[in-house]
Amino acid sequence: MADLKALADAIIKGDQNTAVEITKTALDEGTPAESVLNDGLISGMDVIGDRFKKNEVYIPEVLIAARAMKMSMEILEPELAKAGVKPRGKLMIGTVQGDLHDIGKNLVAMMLKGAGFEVIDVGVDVGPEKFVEQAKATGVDVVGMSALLTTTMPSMEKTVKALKDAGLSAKIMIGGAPVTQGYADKIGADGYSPDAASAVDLAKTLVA
Ligand code: B1M
Repeated sequence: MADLKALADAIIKGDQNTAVEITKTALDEGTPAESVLNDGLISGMDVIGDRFKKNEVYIPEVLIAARAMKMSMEILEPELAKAGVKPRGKLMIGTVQGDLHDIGKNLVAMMLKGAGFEVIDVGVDVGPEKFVEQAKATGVDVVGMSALLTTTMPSMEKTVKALKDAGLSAKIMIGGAPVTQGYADKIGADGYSPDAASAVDLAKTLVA
């Protein structure tokens, strides 16, 4: 019987070979894909997120864990689809217009995937029109924006306005080093988070 606790431990350690092996064994043995996801992968990523928030692990450890999770997800995804398992929510994320920084955005996207969200990554240098067009086309529950430059923060405000003017009901969350809760309040975003682990908590609240 595949040990899902060992799968969670493999994710925490970033041991992708073991993670993939246990994922395959669990599915071969008939363990429901949803249990493999919740009790193995998400459970491991939850621990990493919590340790990251407490500064007990740093970005490299999170990236390694996320890579192991990604490898296991590639095996699990078709089974989840077959079983009709719905993601926790659908979220779009991009770095705003004029801004090419994507390391933090990618980390947030990986943590969200690890928490069971379907994530549509629209890349960097994304203008308000593209955010609106993509949000309409994909019907996401949440639109996430990242900015690392003080000079590109105003693009967040323009995007919030464009999304609201387009009548979209998706919640909006923002983040990035120069961004604050005060700024989120000022531009009418629904939430701000300072790091990738808190972004997961926020996204869960926004789709609840
Ligand atoms: Co640039 N850069 N950079 N840079 N860069 C900074 C941001 C800067 C602070 C450096 C400095 O001067 N000390 C400064 C900005 C100053 C300011 O405006 N306040 C700066 C500058 C000025 C520039 C250029 C203008 C430099 C130039 O060309 N003259 C230029 C701009 C290019 C452009 O975007 N148009 C530029 C270019 C670059 C590189 C291309 C060389 C490279 C980016 C590579 C890449 O991303 N692919 C780069 C880098 C690497 C940095 C630093 C060194 C590191 C940024 C980073 O990746 N941090 C940075 C200085 C620094 O921070 N020490 C700097 C790690 C990352 C994990 O953290 O992105 O904050 P962060 O993400 C965190 C949180 O913020 C949060 O969660 C993440 C994980 O915990 N978060 C969210 C992020 N997005 C979120 C979204 C959410 C929720 C949370 O919800 C949706």
